[in-house]
Amino acid sequence: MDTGEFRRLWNEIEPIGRAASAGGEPGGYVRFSWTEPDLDLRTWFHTQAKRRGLRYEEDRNGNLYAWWDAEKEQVIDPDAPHPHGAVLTGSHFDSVPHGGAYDGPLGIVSAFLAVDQLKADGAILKRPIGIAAFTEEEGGRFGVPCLGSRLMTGAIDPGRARALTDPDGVTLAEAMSEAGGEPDLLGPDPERLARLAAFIELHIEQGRALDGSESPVSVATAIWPHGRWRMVFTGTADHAGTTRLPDRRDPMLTFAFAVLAARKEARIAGGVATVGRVEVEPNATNAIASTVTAWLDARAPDEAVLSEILEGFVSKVSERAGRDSTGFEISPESETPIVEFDASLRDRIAGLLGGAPILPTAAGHDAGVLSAHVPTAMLFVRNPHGISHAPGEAASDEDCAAGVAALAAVLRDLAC
Ligand code: HGY
Ligand code: MN
Ligand code: MN
Ligand code: MN
Repeated sequence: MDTGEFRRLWNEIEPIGRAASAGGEPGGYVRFSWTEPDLDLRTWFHTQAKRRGLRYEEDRNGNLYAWWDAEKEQVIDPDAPHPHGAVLTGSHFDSVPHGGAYDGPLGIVSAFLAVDQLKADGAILKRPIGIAAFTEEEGGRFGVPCLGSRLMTGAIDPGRARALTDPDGVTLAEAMSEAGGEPDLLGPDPERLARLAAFIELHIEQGRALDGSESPVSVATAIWPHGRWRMVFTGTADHAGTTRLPDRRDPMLTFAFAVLAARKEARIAGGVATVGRVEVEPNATNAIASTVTAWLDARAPDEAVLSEILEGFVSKVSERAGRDSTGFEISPESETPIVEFDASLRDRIAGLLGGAPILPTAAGHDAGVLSAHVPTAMLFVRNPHGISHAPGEAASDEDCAAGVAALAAVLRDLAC
């Protein structure tokens, strides 16, 4: 795979959803599910499928597929976990607000180019190969990550999903209907899952473990357990000037304590915790807040450390809320247990790639959701600065082309 082929296809998709820069800050990408950029990306996906003669499908949850059917399906390894079935590869289109260009789309572009490579090599398939684009992986609009793959695998109640709202109060059901979808059909897709023999997700590395390494591609061992929790701090709105300090019930105070406590509990326990999103009512310069709503994202190498962070955090903030005479509620929005990828598939791929590094990740992925149902593996493409979920996310064309070649080798090994 030469970098020119990568760059040509990348240039087609890269401008879609690019946000204007503001105040000198590069704008990054705003690609929320069921908004115009997403619909443009879906059209792009459909065009790629047609261009290659692949069978295009949209499932009941809004996930997209492009299928390269095998002329004559054969059982390759009878003792494989799923001796029949397709090899699916792909990722997601959606981004966090002002996120990077590569997180998600790189896996989809690389999948189409890997299929091009196999077709150019005259590959004869013994298993179908599918390319997938899962919807709402970031949860950037409706708040629950990996929503498309969770719906497909039955990991979230369709009724709950339909009612999820975006910051403007638009429900997923309304957004899907507006885009021509049928939200009443949302739900598990066991027949589709049963037709899969493996799922391989290529993704830009989030972090810089590969920086300085010989290999531009690594293979994932695990995804850290992680979750996101909604926190509501309540107090009494009042005048910023005339309310004496002892008379205040200021939720912003408890919120500020919580942000520092999250960092402290994570550092002590050996994980990470972030508060990156906050909403304040009435959000006025000259009024003490009545309510602060914020979200905690916490992650750790194992479940015990994650529980330690959460327990320490909740008890410290609850105690502080008492002292501030403010209210504090915390509720889980999504919790993802540790994912340990299929070791035999992982080692087979690492061997195929000449001993590629095998590394864990603290980032969640659709592969983490699929892995509970199908042998699943992840390939990471080197990210020299390690930046992700921000406009500075980058990868070299050479490394991306190497990622395509690696994915093509994996698909050839599993499906031909
Ligand atoms: O949040 C994550 O870990 C992933 O990038 N969606
Ligand atoms: Mn992401
Ligand atoms: Mn991603
Ligand atoms: Mn006034």
